[in-house]
Amino acid sequence: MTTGSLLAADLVIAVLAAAAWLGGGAASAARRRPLALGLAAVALLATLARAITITALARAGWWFAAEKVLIAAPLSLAAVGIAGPRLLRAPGDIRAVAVPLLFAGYATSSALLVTILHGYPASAGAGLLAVAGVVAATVISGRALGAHLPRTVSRVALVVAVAALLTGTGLTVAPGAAPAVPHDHGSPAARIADEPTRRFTLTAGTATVDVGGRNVAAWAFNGQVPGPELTATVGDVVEVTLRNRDIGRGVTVHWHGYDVPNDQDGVPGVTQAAVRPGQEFVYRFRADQAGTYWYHTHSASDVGVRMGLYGVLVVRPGPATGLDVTVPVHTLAGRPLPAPKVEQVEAGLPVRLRLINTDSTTHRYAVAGTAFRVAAIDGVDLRGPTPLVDTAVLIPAGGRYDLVFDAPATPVALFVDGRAVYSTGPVSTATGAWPVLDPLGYGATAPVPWSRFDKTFTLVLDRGLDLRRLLPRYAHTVNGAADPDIPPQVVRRGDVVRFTIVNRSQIVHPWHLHGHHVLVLARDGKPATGSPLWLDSFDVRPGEVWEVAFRADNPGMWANHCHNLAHADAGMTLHLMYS
Ligand SMILES: [Cu+2]
Repeated sequence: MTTGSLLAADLVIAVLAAAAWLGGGAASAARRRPLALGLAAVALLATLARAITITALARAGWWFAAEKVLIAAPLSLAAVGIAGPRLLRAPGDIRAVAVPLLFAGYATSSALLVTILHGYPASAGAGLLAVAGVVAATVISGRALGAHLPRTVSRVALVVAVAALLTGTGLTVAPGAAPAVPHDHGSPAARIADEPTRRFTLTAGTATVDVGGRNVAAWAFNGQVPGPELTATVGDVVEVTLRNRDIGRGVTVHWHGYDVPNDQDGVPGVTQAAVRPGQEFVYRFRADQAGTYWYHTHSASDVGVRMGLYGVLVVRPGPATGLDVTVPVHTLAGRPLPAPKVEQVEAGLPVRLRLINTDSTTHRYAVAGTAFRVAAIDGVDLRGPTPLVDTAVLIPAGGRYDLVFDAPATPVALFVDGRAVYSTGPVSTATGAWPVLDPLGYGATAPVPWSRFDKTFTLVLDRGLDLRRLLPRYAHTVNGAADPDIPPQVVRRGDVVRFTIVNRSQIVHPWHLHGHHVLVLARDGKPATGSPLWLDSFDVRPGEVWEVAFRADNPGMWANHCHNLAHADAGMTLHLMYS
């Protein structure tokens, strides 16, 4: 079992235990003896089963097994210890065990709530808050059922509750340990003096676009979704004039995966001010990285990209050969946009499919009818890619895979999430059961270029109540904090930097560092064995631990965030800062 599935099993069992204890308590309060005893038996078994899942998680290297042992285990033990013996005594009046059963229900529910609501790191305050909640709920239930509870119980509950409120909610912690991020970098002067060799204009505006025969409200560059495909040849100086016609939330252009100088990176409030309606901004950079990239607004990025403010950026080393097509996959108003049309291809012609995931969630791609190789990931060529047959690839949000093959004389088809987006004739459509490529073991290996790391940072990705703001919110957090309270990671130019990224939550987080590609060192403690993987977007699945590294060679202030853009907007954004 993977850590992710163990986590899911543990969660299901915990929910079952809590529900069965509470249900047993309610049934005994209603004097429904057989139901109460049945539910209590289920609850006992489920609570004890968590000892197995928690042990398995600890053995699988789950970073946070300790906190389950510290908070969930004592509460579960208390539940079993108090409710169990009373049940075994089989009281004549089943109502006599209602309060102990409810207590067990509150104890297991509160351990569950700590896991779900209170992000990393678990604190004494969170534990106290959980205990206070359990005691208070038990006292209230006891009163309601007319049970006799000693007066000291109420007094203890009050003391614990006050202590918990002070420590657990962080009211005693001074907010805003994070240094401020600089704002408004001023004039849009061209950053490099060379005369541009490729000039483009992108005008952002509201538009109506046709999606599968339905008119949909969109935000578009030059009236189209995706925006125009920008192409260049290595060595070109690219100049892009961005104009905002009527997007009230503002617009910028971020060159996703293209490691441009910091002031061209297009992050509002960090590298430039958002471009307001009627304003413009000129981007200029040298196209010295070949490969498949894309561009998108970074202003109100979740809604902006979803509504259509994105396009493809392809930089080729020379003239295109064979059939070289980009396939940006995007969901607009809940429907997949159609892929660009491809003419019939003659057999033997080299084909390059540049697959780009512009959505906020992972997509599954499968090429049927031919062997293929993964030539590049995130714009960087792989070393020694071998032919693959009947194998699917998973592309994270923001990620790109270049698949290459020679067109066969027989039909081929490309499937995205089981749906054929291209097909030159009838092929097997049963791609759903194909194995998925693990890029960490694909291609020819090469030694890691560094033997030591100057800086090491740990990022624990999680979900939790963010109580630092006036209005509490359920945020996506990094190291227990949400944007803008996450301290930036400070490096010096030339440092070799290592990130350990741990996903403590129950959902996938596609991680994206601006301005740098990172080299994957290991996942879940196992070193990468395939081609060096230089990524700018990678899925950190629930329970996974990724080790990645890079050389700090592009000074500035860089966004470092989840590319599920709703998560980024809900707190999961921090910054890499050069000192
Ligand atoms: Cu995320």
